[in-house]
Amino acid sequence: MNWFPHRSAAWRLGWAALALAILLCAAGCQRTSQQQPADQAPELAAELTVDPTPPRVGPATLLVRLSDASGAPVEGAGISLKGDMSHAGMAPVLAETSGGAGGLYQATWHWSMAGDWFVTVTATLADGRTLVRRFDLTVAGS
Ligand SMILES: [Cu+2]
Repeated sequence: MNWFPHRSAAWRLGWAALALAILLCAAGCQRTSQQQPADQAPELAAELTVDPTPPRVGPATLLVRLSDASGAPVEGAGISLKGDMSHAGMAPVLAETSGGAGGLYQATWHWSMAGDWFVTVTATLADGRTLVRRFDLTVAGS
């Protein structure tokens, strides 16, 4: 089928590329606009430490420290990490943490691109509640 019989092949290709770009953007925007569960543990503190720091493209270790209002470590949580970039159309970076002793949880990570990122920390606590925090950071080129 020829939708544009009077137009050049390049013109049609241009429109096809535009349509593809819109599709990809829509997919990316949908992904990033997905509803995060609400933070059910606002009294707890979550800290994110990134090694190397300042972050740069390549392998990294992410460390999450959970503590309660008195500063005591929160152990026994299951924590997943999701890294999104501020622009649409990119698959998120995902990781599960291990550890938890002393309230310290770590994950192996990979920064896939330089630019502005936000990392969403979602922790399922031992008491069944969900803690959600977001951290913004900028990753430098390698
Ligand atoms: Cu990107």
